[in-house]
Amino acid sequence: MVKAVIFDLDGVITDTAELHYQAWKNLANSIAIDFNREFNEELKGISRMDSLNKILQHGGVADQYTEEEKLELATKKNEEYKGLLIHLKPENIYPGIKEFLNALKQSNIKIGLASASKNGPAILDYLQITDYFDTIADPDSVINGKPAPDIFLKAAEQLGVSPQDCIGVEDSEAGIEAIQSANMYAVGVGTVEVMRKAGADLVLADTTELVWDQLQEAFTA
Ligand code: B16
Ligand code: MG
Repeated sequence: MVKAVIFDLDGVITDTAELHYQAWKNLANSIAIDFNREFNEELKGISRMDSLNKILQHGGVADQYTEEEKLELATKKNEEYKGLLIHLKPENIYPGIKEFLNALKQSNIKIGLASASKNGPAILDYLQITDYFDTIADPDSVINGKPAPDIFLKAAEQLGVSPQDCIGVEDSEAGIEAIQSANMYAVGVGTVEVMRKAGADLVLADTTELVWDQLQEAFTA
C-alpha cells in the first residue's frame, strides 16, 4: 500500500537543470574547458563535487587542482547558481505538480524530498511549496550520493514509512537506480528508452501525467 511519495527536485518539480547548466558552463569556460548541453545531461542528479570532478576529468585536468582549489571552484559555481535561483517563482513549478501534491495531501499520503541539492530547501521556498513536504532529506546527512539509495532511504526513515510502501519520482538515470536500490517503486519522468534502461517501473512523458489515482493503480497492478 502506498504510504509516501518521495520526490526528486531538479527536473521533477522545476527546471533548475537549465540554471545549473548556465553556472557550470561559465565556471568550465573560465578554466578553458568546453561545456555543452549534452555533457550537462551527465550531471543530472549528481552531487556538486561529483559534478565538478566529472567536468575536470572531461577537460583532462582533474589532477591539476588541489582539493582546496576544487572547493573554491564549486563554491564559485554555487554562488552564481544561487544568484539565478532568486528569480524562481511559483509559476516555475512544472505543470501538474501542484495538483498532484494536493491530491496526495487529500489522501493522507506522506510527501518527502530526496534531492541531491543542498539548495533544495531554498528552492522549495522560492516556489512556495515548502509546507507540502513532511520531510526533506539532507544530502549532507548521507554518505553516498545517487545512484546509491541513501537519500531515498533517509527520506523514508524520516517519514517513518517502509521503503516498499514508497513511490520515488525521478528524472535522472542515477536517481532511478537509487530508487530501485532502495526497494521503492520507481516512477521516471522523461524519455521512455532512457528511463526504462535505468530501471523505472513506470515511465511518464511529463509531470502532467502524475495523476494520483492512476499512479496508485499502477503501483498495485
Ligand atoms: P547543489 P536533484 C541535483 O538535484 C541536480 O540534478 C544536480 O545537477 C546537482 O549537481 C545536484 O542536485 C547538487 O545541487 O549544487 O544545489 O547542491 O535532481 O537530485 O534534485
Ligand atoms: Mg533530478
